[in-house]
Formats: sequence, structure tokens, C-alpha cells
Amino acid sequence: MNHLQPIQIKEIILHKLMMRLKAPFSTSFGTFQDKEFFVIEAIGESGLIGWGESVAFSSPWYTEETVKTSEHMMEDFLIPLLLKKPVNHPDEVSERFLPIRRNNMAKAALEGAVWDLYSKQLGIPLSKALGGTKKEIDVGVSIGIQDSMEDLVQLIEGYVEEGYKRVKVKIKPGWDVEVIKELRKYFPNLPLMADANSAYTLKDIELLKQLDEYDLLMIEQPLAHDDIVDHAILQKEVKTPICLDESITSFDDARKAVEMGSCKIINIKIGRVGGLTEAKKIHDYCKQKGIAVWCGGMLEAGIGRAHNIALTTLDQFILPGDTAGSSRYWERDIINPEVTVHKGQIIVSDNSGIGYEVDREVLRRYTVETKIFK
Ligand code: OSB
Ligand code: MG
Repeated sequence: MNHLQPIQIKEIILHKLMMRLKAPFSTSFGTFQDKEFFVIEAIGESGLIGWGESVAFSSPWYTEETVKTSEHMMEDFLIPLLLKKPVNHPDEVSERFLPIRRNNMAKAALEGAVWDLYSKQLGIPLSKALGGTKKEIDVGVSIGIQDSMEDLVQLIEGYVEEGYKRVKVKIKPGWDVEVIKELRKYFPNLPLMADANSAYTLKDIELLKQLDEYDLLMIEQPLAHDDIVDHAILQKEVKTPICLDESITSFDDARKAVEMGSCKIINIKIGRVGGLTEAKKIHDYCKQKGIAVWCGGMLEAGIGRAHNIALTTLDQFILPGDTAGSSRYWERDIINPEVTVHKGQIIVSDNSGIGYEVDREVLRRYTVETKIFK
């Protein structure tokens, strides 16, 4: 189809899904196993369908958004803006959403569906539409806090055998330096990192300095979810590179954090920054500044996972991301084929759009509510 064809959406269907993770996932803020989220189906004038996935959780522990706030934002503000008139390019979606403050996950879910539809109209893979060139991507795995050290070691052994390129463990006060020290005994050469999900403050500076001994690739988001100032102070005191996750919600956040020296690495999540257009902007800036980036995860089902894979094909995604295979999370993912990892890599699909088919039957099985907007 002609690339000058505007993208006119005639109908948006919000599918609310409930999916159970194979194992509970624990962070410094708590544990959950049942994931409630939205799949966005955007039907174009041509009949082609774009898919998006909202990454907001049921409770606001990670950022302020929730399943309910994202539903409110999509339904009452964002979907009407999108249905009003066509866009010529997916980059226009974030512009159109500018009058709506923040609510990045709600925006990103809809924008993701438009990007999929756009690349399907062009008949090219989403990765290519974004400017990505990689044919395969390197991936790591993120492991939640476990009940015991033995459980953690056993889990890591399994993932190392599967070939994952690096392991991230969650830490929190009381489950940190001793755990990392012990892990280094079992896995002296493993590319290892720790994610604190904002569990510390500058009062913990001496404790965080102790982590320098264990040759971690980075420590992710040690301080407050909305901070870039204290992280700059901390980065001057610790040798281990700091990676920001929660703190980076936009291109401007990324620019300020890099200028202040708040981090040496950035975790880019499409939902957290408000969509693929903004994610690409952060990527391009980091490339220019020589800052390594990697693609974070939100325990996505197949559609969100496919978007992450496409984004990771951009060349500044130098470090392995958190986009593990479907089977690490779900008994049955909602896409065909499921995402598989071989020797720590995912082969990038060259089908058009997100490159995976949504399995309608599986989608229906997990659906708890459907809403249609025209
Ligand atoms: O902080 O990166 C995080 C999961 C949910 C919310 C936040 C985070 C995570 C993960 C797991 O670390 C990423 C994944 O495997 O999808
Ligand atoms: Mg994180």
C-alpha cells in the first residue's frame, strides 16, 4: 500500500485481559502473579489491524499509572483524539496527545497500535519502520526476589544454561550486598546486574559503594522513582555505572540526566516514556552522546514483547535487554509463534508490522472485558 496513505482508524477495541504468570514476580515493592492489562486493537479504514499493549499494572507501585487510570485516559481523552482525524505518520500521535499531561503508558499503548498499523500499510516490519537494522537481538533475563539464596542460584543456573546473555536480580534493603557477594561465588564471570526499583536513599551510600566490589554491569534505579539529582551525587561516589529506569519518562528527562551525570546507561521502556516515537528520540540522543541503552520489560504478553523486539533492533541498544522468551512468563502467550530465545538471542521477524499473529482463540480465553469505540 502507498506510504502517503494517511492512517485513519475507524474503530478501536479495548480487550481487557487477565493472565497468570507461571511464577510470582517480586520486587522491592511487593509480589504479584496475576496480570491485568489492555490489548488495543486499532482497525484501519483499509481493514488492516494494528495491535498495542498497555503495560500499566493494577496498582501504582512502579509509576503512578494503573489499569484503571489508563482505561480512563484512553476512553475519555486519547481514543477520541485518535478517532477524530487521520494521522500522516505515527510520530503525529504523540503530538496530538500533547494537551494531555503524562499518562505515558496509556498514550504508548495506542501509539503502538498506530505504529503497527502504519508498518502493515507499508508492508514492512515494524523494526524497519523504526529504522532498526539488527537481524537478531541479544537478551537477558530479570529475576525477582526469591525466598532463599538456593532458589535464586538454581533459577540463575537454569537461565544460564538456556543461554541468556546477562542476569538481572532484584535487590532491596536486607537482600542486597550479601546476595550479590554470594552469587559471585557461584557465578564469578556472569554478566550480572542489580535492580533496586527505588528502594534506597542517599543515606545508603556506604552500602551501595560496597557493591563496587562485585563487578556488576550496572545498578538500576537505586534511588527515588522521580529523582535525577541524588543519582548524580551517587554516581560520583560509586564506580558501578548507574542505569536509570523509573526516573526517565521523556526525552527531556534523558537529556537532563545525561547532562547532570545522573547515570551512564539508560533503560528505555516504551510505555514509561509515552511511546515508540519518544523512545526513538531518547535512543538517537544517547547514540550521539555515547550512552549505552537497553530495552526494559514490563512482564509483557506477546504484543508488547513484539514491540520491544522491534525497538531493540536500533543500533544503540548495545546491552542485552529484559525481553525474555514467552515461556519465561506464560503457559501460553497470545501470539503465534511465541517469542523464543536461542543462545541468548531472538531472531527478528521479517513479517510486516509487529511480525507475530495475535491468536484470537487464546486472546478470547484471557479476555475479561471488551469495549468498542468508533
Ligand atoms: O524495574 O525493570 C523493572 C518488571 C515489572 C516492572 C518493572 C521492572 C520489571 C522487571 C522485569 O525487571 C522485566 C521483564 O522481564 O519484563
Ligand atoms: Mg527496573
